[in-house]
Amino acid sequence: MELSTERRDDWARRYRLMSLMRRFEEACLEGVASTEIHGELHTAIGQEAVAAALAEHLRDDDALTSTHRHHLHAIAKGVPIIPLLAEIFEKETGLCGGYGGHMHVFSPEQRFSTTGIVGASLPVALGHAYAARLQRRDAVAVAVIGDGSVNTGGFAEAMNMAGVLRLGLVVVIENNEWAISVPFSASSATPTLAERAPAFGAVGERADGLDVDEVSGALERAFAHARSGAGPAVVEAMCYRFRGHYEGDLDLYRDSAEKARRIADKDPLRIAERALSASGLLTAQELGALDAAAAADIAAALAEVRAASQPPARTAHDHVFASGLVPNASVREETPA
Ligand SMILES: Cc1ncc(C[n+]2csc(CCOP(=O)(O)OP(=O)(O)O)c2C)c(N)n1
Ligand SMILES: [Mg+2]
Repeated sequence: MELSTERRDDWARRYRLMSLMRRFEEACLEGVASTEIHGELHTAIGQEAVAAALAEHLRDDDALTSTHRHHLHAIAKGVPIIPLLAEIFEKETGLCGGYGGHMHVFSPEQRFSTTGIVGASLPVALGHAYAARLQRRDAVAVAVIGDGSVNTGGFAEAMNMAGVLRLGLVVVIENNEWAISVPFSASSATPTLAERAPAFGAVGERADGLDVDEVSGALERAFAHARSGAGPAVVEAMCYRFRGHYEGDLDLYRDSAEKARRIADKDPLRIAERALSASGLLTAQELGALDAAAAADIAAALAEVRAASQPPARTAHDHVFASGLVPNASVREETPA
């Protein structure tokens, strides 16, 4: 990674954001270990550079749709950290009142949404891109998806319509080499996913998703293309899933020695740290202070979230049916508080 010395403050902000993202995911791991978080939890540890780079190009009026592995994309889109963490911890102070939990996070104010249905976020992003066109806005819609999602029908349908209408759709593929237990090498007929873009009238490029500077450069070109009205753009960011597919996945399908080696060599935070120290742009001490500040922010957020309450059990059916349409009202009345 070649670093320009003029960008010291940008790099400090960038490194702090990557640290904050790592600490955020670690706070979620704590919630799983303590059983405060129920159900599946997917972290993006090891994929921070892609999300931190995205934060540099997203505007408030852009929309972003994400998947089951979405925490860092929410942070990149400007979703406030405390209500985000509170939703993951199923608290009533959460973005969705604690009813959605980790897998169902929405923030209309930041034009951010998720879905646990693989591939389903693409047509939603397409809708945002089409709305921007109809409203004559130059906002773009970003769909961040995994390598596995590219093989769903949603990808082909959304890309084709965006290509035909030249809509401002940016598809960011986090190719972490695995879709649960299926390796990328076993699921793609093309050596890269970026090369599928021209089939839909889109531009596409592959970037090292562990190198925040490289992926930011690729995203800059993709956003400029999509915002100009030239049509969709694809960025395939190569990264690596550090943990099991979800917390609780024994991950027996991956060779543990190979995994340990990849994690040791290719941690995006350590890659940035090494480059920053070697260039003299930020000293080890300054990097430590930035990380400590990020850790303190997350510790404070976690304490606040832990102190909040879960929504009362008697409201479990709220927001499930349109009002007046609860089919079995007696169930609701009998549910203990
Ligand atoms: C339509 C659909 N099929 C299958 C699943 C089960 N599923 C959840 S995540 C996943 C793999 C996704 O892999 P990828 O797109 O590479 O994302 P990653 O988990 O690597 O971030 C699958 C098959 C699902 N949620 N939805
Ligand atoms: Mg994957």
